[in-house]
Amino acid sequence: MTGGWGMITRADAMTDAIPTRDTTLPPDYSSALEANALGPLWTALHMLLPQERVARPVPHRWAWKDARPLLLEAARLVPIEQAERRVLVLANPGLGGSYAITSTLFAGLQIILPGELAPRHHHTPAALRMIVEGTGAFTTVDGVRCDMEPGDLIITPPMRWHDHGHEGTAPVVWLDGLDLPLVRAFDASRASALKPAEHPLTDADPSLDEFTAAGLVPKRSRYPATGYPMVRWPWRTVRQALQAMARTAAPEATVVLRYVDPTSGRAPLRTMGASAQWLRPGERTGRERRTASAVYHVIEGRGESVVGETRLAWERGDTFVVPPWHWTRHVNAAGDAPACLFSFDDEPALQALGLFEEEIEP
Ligand code: GTQ
Ligand code: FE2
Repeated sequence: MTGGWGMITRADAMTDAIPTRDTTLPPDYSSALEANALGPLWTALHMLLPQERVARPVPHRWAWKDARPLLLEAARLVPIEQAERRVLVLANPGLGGSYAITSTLFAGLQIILPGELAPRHHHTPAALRMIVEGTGAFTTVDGVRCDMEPGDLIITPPMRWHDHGHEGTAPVVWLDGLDLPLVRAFDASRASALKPAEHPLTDADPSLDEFTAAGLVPKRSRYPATGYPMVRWPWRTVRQALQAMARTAAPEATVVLRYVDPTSGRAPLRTMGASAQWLRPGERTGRERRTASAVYHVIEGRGESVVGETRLAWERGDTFVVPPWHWTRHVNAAGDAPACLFSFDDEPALQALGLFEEEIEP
């Protein structure tokens, strides 16, 4: 292990209950403290400020082959009118039933059937969507229609109206990523009342006509100015860029692209970043760890990732989670095909708070 501090596991050090009573004190004194909403720090200090980082979320993989039939069954059992958003939440086994995949991030798999409409709403948490399966669905972000094709990334910034529709013939599934647990930690989560879905104002999104080539941005956009000029990154474009980079990259170099606002180069959302990684046939990456937590989704190929002490095998459609400060490496198990991993993370939030660190093994 490099660096001064490692990661202790939940079993080593994690306790949800902080001791609030010092049993060496007179019981009357302890009672008087409690009656006045006061408590001793000294019994809890080392739990609040541990010498090694403690992460409650654990590495985990959600297999597409298991989730897919359960999503299709949800579509049979739960009408969209009742669910509003028909989502199965990826609940981290280490977080005890909270609606969270890491302490800051939410992930869910959403299914929509042909002809269905998920009504319009907006909220303070930011959202992004990675399309997993199916065609013909779209989401509308502040009146801009974004078609959903497998592998596409679409963002819904805070307080932007959005709804989902489906004009195709087979179910469409996507992975939702939200900063919901982070926003809830600030007691800042709030949503509008629902409104019926409306016909989009535009029939395209800026990635189709205004942001089609790297290094070029429109002098004047025809889309509403929202502060988030790009809301959709088509997989076709991202895949081409990764493939071109992989062709010329040195064998030991990792091939990763960050999704950015093309007008600023900054992360697409204030709280969440996103990346796409290309793993060449047989590639085994070096180990890296970050204070950010990340959720990975397999767009293409099969392989495995070693996250801390846990080995996670994956194939197309699977989703897995990397908790903070866990040494991670990825391996493309196929000798003849590339593998592509999408990921989103809370790195921009940590950057803003001065908490971001990373280590990359040589
Ligand atoms: O599609 O608008 O998974 O608002 C969670 C909250 C999806 C959505 C989620 C949401 C949405
Ligand atoms: Fe939403």
